Amino acid sequence: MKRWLASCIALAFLAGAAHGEPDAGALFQSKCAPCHGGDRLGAIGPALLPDNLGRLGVAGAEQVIRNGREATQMRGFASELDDASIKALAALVYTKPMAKPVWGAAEIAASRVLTPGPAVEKPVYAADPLNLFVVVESGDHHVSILDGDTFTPIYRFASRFALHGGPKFTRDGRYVFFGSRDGWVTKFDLWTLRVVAEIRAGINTRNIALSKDAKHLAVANYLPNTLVVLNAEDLSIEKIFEVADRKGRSSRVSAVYQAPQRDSFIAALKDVPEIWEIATNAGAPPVFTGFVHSYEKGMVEALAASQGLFALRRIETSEPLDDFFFDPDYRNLIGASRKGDHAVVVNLNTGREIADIPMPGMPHLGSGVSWMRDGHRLVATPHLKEGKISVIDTADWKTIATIDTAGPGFFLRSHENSPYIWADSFMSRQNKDKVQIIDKETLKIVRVMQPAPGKTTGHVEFDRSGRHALVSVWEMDGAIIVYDATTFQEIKRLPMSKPAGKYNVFNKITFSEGTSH
Ligand code: DHE
Repeated sequence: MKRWLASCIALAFLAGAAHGEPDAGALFQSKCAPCHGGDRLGAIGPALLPDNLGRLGVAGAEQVIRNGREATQMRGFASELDDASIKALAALVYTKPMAKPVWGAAEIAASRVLTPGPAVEKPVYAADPLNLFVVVESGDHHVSILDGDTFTPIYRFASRFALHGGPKFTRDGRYVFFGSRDGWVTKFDLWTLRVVAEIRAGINTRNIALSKDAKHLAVANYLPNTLVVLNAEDLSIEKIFEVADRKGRSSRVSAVYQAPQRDSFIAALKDVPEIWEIATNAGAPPVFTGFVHSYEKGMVEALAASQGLFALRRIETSEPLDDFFFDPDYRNLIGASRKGDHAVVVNLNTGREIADIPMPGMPHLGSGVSWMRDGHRLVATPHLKEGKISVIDTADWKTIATIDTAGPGFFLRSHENSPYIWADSFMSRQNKDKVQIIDKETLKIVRVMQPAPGKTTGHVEFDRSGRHALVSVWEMDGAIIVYDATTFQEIKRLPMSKPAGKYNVFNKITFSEGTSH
């Protein structure tokens, strides 16, 4: 760690301190380190490394240093720092370290905090614990818990900075786990309404997944290139995979998913053409003794059956794939090519690629929904760069319809009891406030809604019955709007701070086909 800190300071020095320009290293230590850590790896504020900040950009970083970030504890420094100093700091946080920062077993273990609450027999509130909504408010980094029958908030607490991906629930619906972009994993007790454990499992994290028996929690990291498996009871470390392909090429982990029917985790690797399957059962399932197609050798080879808990199976693919959609029995996955123009179907039992689906406009498969129509299981996925939704028949993996929408969208949602899919146009410039309702039979848009004109609107979640749909107005002064899912009448509007995702406990623990897992 000392080497890393020294490299930051040395870089700042080389960048200009020697020539009478602002000393970014010293400025960082006095202005930024108290919140972001002297090593830039984060403290109460997030880590400040290019890989974490990629989407902000240098100009965005200057703007945040100058004016602060609304609804966070990040204040502006315009009155204390001149322009040159602000630019020097932004350049420093976008400077790659000479040595990669270390976040191994020792650092992870040292970050763990346990805060167990009192033993209780039942929830401390009267609401149906299986019909709660967990709402991630990304504006001011809070989580709200809503009663899913009355749509009344029953609790709100400060979360870690920048939660991302869906929270994961234990099968009884009692505990929920959150992952933040800067590596923190939080375990929250929905009965006592308390955080009971936290640990920082990475520096730049993608998402988390919970095993079928809720005993193991996997954390997918970009930085370092690790997949960390935690004991879901107390968040202690069970195993750390240093992620690399058979040739030893290291890779970021794009995401990790739970595959309950297979009793395994499935991981998407960003930089190498492999999909990983990790057994979450001590008696590894038969699939781990199956066959896998090796592109490198151009042959089907018997898997050297790695057996037992956390046994690793590598499925080689023709190119790196990420952002997976799974069919309901987890036999096949669809993975997006990084080229953004097609998706590949991989049969997880045989480890073979069985179809290629042309999909221009960058499909966002993680938001896909599936349903039965005329005896066929269909899958719909939005596209991040085009106002289109692809509908695929899983019988032959052919695209049977392309639905034109008001603009590129991010999320789709439906429910077993609803004849409709709700689709946003979140990524559109002009139509970011539109939500289209699609008939699952005709595949036609039957209604276009505009819940808050001019405001970014996206991400829908149904209640457990499917009678109500909750829509996010994704703004700092945003809201959750509750709709009757049949008449489309507004029932209630709850002010929220950029309500990113909302998750119904029942729909999550029953793996509803209309929601993400
Ligand atoms: Fe997400 C889920 C990846 C940008 C909000 N996002 C996911 C998942 C993946 C993913 C793999 C599924 C994980 C899970 O639920 O366990 N997201 C990516 C990206 O690669 C992408 C495009 C770029 C990136 O920077 O990571 C990306 N995502 C965003 C955003 O910009 C969003 C809109 C705002 C934010 O918080 O960063 C965003 N992503 C979400 C949300 C979910 C999500 C709300 C959970 C959806 C759900 O209903 O389950």
